[in-house]
Amino acid sequence: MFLSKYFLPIVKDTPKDAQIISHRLMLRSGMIKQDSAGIYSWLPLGQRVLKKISSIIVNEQNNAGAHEILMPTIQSAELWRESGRYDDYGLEMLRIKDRHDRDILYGPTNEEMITDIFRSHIKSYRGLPLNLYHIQWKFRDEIRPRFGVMRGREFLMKDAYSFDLDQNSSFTSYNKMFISYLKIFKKLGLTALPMEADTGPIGGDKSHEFIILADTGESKVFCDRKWLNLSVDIDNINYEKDLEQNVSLFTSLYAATDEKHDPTKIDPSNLIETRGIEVGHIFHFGTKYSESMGAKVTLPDGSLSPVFMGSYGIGVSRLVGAIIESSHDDAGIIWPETVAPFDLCIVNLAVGNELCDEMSLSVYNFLKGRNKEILYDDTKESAGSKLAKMDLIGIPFQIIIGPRLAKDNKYEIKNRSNGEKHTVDFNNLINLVNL
Ligand code: 5CA
Repeated sequence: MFLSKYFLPIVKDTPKDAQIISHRLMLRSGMIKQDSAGIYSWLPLGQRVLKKISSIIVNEQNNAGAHEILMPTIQSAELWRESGRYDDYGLEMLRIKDRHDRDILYGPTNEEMITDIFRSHIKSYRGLPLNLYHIQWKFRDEIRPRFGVMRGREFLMKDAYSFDLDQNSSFTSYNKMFISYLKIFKKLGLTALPMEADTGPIGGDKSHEFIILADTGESKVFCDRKWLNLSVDIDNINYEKDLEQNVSLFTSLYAATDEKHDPTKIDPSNLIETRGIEVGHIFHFGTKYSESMGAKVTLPDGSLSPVFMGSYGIGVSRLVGAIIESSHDDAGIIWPETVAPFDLCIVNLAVGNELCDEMSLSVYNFLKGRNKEILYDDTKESAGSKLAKMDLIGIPFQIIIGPRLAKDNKYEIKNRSNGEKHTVDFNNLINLVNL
């Protein structure tokens, strides 16, 4: 991508009403534009990150045996009346009337709709277990939308729903999602602690929030100091073989949200009290929706039984803010390589200088041929402003080309995360950028 042809509306001044660093950096780097309270447009740089995060989630949910679908944002009130939640959900639900005066709503979550899909198609125990998920925009008319995409009104969520024959197999499905979440957050460069949590309007008897420790987090949390040194080879946990032992390893270490904190369960000398950002939340609610909405299957003996369910959410758009909260410095964002909007950038400090232009283009074309996503700064701005811009938008590697080094056929390469700079020739350059 040539920067001169790209839409990267950098904002020079620090936005006044943005209270936390991730919100300020997202506005300054032209990732999002606020349209109204808690509602944002995603501009090219932001949209790239959102897509990268989504695709990591899709991959790992598929590995865990879930199937991707896509449900609509608009739902009929009828389904919610069946479960009894139409009235219970309160002011957070955006209620709309269509031209026939029918009640519809912008979905805040999809338990009812998925239960309807299930009961329309699955009639026998042979169709179980099943896990379906989608990544779709949700709307919750939050009383206090704030911190940018962290607490929006319209936000992107991944929500998965599991269906099982009995409580035991339903807990296995829950555990698969538990492990899948640990794998996903690790791939996103985050350490998320699973914590016992309240179930709120979703309901049910068992629930964990996945929380990233951060001073700017909205939730007060408590955990055992041992979490800080816990080392588990999460990538290699096998969904079929190692489920139980790993889930118990994580759930045996104390971690709880404010509502669930019980000081008698932890030795005070090991207790850490801190703040965190909730990036995921999983629920086991058994037959709450299947009973009320008649999602039943026939058993081998011909009798009918309501299915056991769980639901599993990840705040996809919130994650963009959460990743920035946990990975930035004074100069700007530091993207983990897995979610960076571009893999590399090329900063040509002397556009118009024949040698610099030629070297920039040839390295650009070479890397493109290797399927790397590259942002090439071919604009005529000052060197200082170009370098500051690349630090701000946080691309993992900067290849800097200027007249002095170009004479010797050399490049400078900077690693954004540790700030290390090396002067290299072409071959070394290729090694340093992990090709
Ligand atoms: N149906 C269940 C699970 S699929 C559910 O809705 N769970 S939830 O309410 O906990 O939301 C799931 C995740 O969405 C949360 O963990 C959080 O990361 C994200 N989320 C919730 N509300 C907002 C919001 N207002 N803005 C941004 N992200 C949000």
